[in-house]
Amino acid sequence: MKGALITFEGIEGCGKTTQVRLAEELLVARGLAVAVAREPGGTVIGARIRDILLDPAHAALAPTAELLLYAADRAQHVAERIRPALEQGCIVLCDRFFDSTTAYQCAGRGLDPKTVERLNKMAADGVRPDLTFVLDLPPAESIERVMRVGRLDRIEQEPLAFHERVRQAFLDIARQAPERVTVIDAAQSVEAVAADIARALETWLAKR
Ligand code: Z5A
Repeated sequence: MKGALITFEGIEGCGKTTQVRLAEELLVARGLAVAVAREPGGTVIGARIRDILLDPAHAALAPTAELLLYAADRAQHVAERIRPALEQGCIVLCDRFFDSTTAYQCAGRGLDPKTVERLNKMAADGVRPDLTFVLDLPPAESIERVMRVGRLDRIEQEPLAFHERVRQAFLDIARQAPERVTVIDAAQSVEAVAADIARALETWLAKR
């Protein structure tokens, strides 16, 4: 069976990391080969790019430089980890992929959609998610969750209106690609979110 890429998207603190772990457990229990990945920072080189991107001291980072760094991180990630795992037949569960660039750098930063789309294509190099979960949560709740865990990074420090634009962008992406993207209510309990994702995964697996 060929590999597949499943991405988890949404604003910060919406529960992606938690749900990637639970989805991994479910798929492994079904005997499937699974690889877990994340962006930014899914490779050694990417980890250095991630440090630049999220350091609160880098308030001067220009939006275009930010976009190029996310693209560089993804190009490395696809070449080094995602494509090889797909070629080995793994189901790759990736915490964020190019929908995050569309949401944060287009809707959040206001960069030109055509430029962002071109870079998304270049960085992903033909790799596209087969299935995407958007974990939808009001920004006020997401920031509260993130603050409970630790201090806010450079992007988390953006005002609520920024995060609201990003949230709406994820919902727009889901409306434009309903065959690929499933929106999950992330304000539910961890178990209820996991049950919604498990149902969607079972439906998707049955069609493969
Ligand atoms: N970014 C970008 O701008 N452009 C791009 O192209 C890409 C990314 C790829 C990466 O941050 C930043 O880069 C991100 C977008 C930007 N910026 N922001 N802001 P990151 O990798 O450090 O973190 P994150 O992806 O934004 O999210 P996170 O903080 O790792 O959170 P999460 O993975 O979505 O959630 P979690 O860790 O599973 O849960 C967070 C907390 O909530 C934790 O204490 C959980 O126990 C709790 N939690 C989880 N689920 C629930 C439920 N259902 N109820 C209550 N509490 C819960």
